[in-house]
Amino acid sequence: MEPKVAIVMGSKSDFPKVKAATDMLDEFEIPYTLKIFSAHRTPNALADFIYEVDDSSNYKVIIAAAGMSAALAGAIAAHTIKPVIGIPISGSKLDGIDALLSTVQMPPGLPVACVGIDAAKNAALQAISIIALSDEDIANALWNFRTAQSQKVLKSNDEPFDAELKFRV
Ligand code: RP5
Repeated sequence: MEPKVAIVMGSKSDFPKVKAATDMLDEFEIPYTLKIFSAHRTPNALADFIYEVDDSSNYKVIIAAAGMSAALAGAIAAHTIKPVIGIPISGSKLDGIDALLSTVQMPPGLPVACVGIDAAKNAALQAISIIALSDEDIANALWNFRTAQSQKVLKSNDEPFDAELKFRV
């Protein structure tokens, strides 16, 4: 049985910021289902999808990406005991601070694991680390990823310093 990730976005407009998560899952060859449902605008369809995810033992973890008054991750967590990782999406007048606070400030008893604003890559890596708990191949792949990442950082000591260098989140 192949472990799977469910990704829900509050709007199609969120996809450019969510793509880093799908890229990372593709890199680890982990299958995912990508859906658009809004906690506020399509509450019933969202709940129906999450019941399906909750019933399927293939799905190990859910990623929820939403901007503005982002209730999505919390609304999903209300319908499942599977782990939910929230990605607060920027783009509003408050530039994602609204979505960050909405996603991270869950009431006691109903947790959501919240990554940084637009931090889709980290959301995927967190999902992968959850899957790695019960999948040795994925665990090995994640250690290889970490090793390659460390080597890349260390190698930058040997490269000429570029004052214009831009760091990616
Ligand atoms: C949120 O409102 C969505 O997740 C999106 O970030 C934001 C704007 O949605 P659209 O107006 O682009 O559909 O619910």
